[in-house]
Amino acid sequence: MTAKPSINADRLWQNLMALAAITEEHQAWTRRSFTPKFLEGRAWLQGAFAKAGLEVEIDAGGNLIGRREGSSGNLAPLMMGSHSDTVPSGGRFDGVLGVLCALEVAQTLHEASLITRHPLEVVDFLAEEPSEFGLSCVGSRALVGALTPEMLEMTRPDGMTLAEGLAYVGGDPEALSRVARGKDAIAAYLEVHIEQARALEAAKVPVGVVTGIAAIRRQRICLVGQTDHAGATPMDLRRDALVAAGEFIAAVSEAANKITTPENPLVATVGWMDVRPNAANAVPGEVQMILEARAPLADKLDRFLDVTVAGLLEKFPAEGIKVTCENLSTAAAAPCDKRIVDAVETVAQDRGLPSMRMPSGAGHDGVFISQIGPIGMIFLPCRDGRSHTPEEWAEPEDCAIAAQVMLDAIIELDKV
Ligand code: HGY
Ligand code: MN
Ligand code: MN
Repeated sequence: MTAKPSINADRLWQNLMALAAITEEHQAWTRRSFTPKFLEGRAWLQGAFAKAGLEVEIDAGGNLIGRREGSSGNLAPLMMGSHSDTVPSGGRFDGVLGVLCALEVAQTLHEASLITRHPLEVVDFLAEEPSEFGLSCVGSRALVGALTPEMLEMTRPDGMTLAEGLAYVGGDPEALSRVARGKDAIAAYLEVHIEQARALEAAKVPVGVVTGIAAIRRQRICLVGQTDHAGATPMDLRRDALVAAGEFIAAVSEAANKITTPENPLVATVGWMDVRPNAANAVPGEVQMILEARAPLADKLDRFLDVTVAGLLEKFPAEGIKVTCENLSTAAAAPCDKRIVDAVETVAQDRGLPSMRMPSGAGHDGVFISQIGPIGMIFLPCRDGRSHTPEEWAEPEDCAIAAQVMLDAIIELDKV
């Protein structure tokens, strides 16, 4: 292949702003999966994929896939992508930028009439963010055959099942076995994503070379005391579930702070809680919470949850607080492939771009795609490391650099 073509930075930025504008009227930068607004974004993407010379389809798992044939017969595809759904009041870059960088790479090659040896696939994975069904990474699970019948029966508050949700976005819950891909089904997977942390911005480095994606485990913990009148019940007779929950959350945070290290981080969060009866003049009798913990090292994560956190819960029954704890979900850690890591680092170097290797604390579709082939990720800085918030921002120049590094890396990976 001749000299490496240059991506169109203006087109990338215009696409990013055009897709961002497709958002819920009364909620900043929100395009939740399985909603009419999500389908509007999908329709826009389908048009853009076609304009880039891609064969476009929605697979049974609800993934939008644009494909471009390669020059050498039956090689496995080089896959690039991310997700176009957002968290509520999310941002304009998380996921979306990755889909549009992948599209920009394919469009640049198409316009330069450069045919890669491998087929190319540009993918918008369905519902990477935790959906209203309670499941994340729906499309990437489907692509690797990890969407189970139990998951398809999960319902969202309005009663729709995930199977019905798949059909709503153009997928086919009856045909999932047809789209599930096996081991080595792809030659490589590459995703561009904002860092969603502060390391790159602090180091003033434009390119993050991701070494692995952290494991994530989520547990639903329920504490049951006794609801009582807040005015008439003396302090020593109370079994206040919210006081217990507060003590527990503070102790979990302290324990995580004690064992996390820069090279082997561990984070723990209670970001969702349901207090009953949730009345100002009633002693809370019941608290449900979701504890999420993440670490690149799975055994460190398991020890933290199954020993440390379990130990923190042991004291509550003696205080009259009943405890239940159930595992909600587990996403194993996924290492990035050495050849892809080296290729990203090399092409950045060739362009005189500083880069740094780093783990990803955030979860991504690559965790599942790593089951069907080698994965890699390219991070770019985002302002103050903020994400999952309307203030999420990345500089146009950093977005363009990430797309160009992706294009150069794809050309590199296409050689083998
Ligand atoms: O939660 C995550 O890490 C990702 O943003 N879904
Ligand atoms: Mn996200
Ligand atoms: Mn994301």
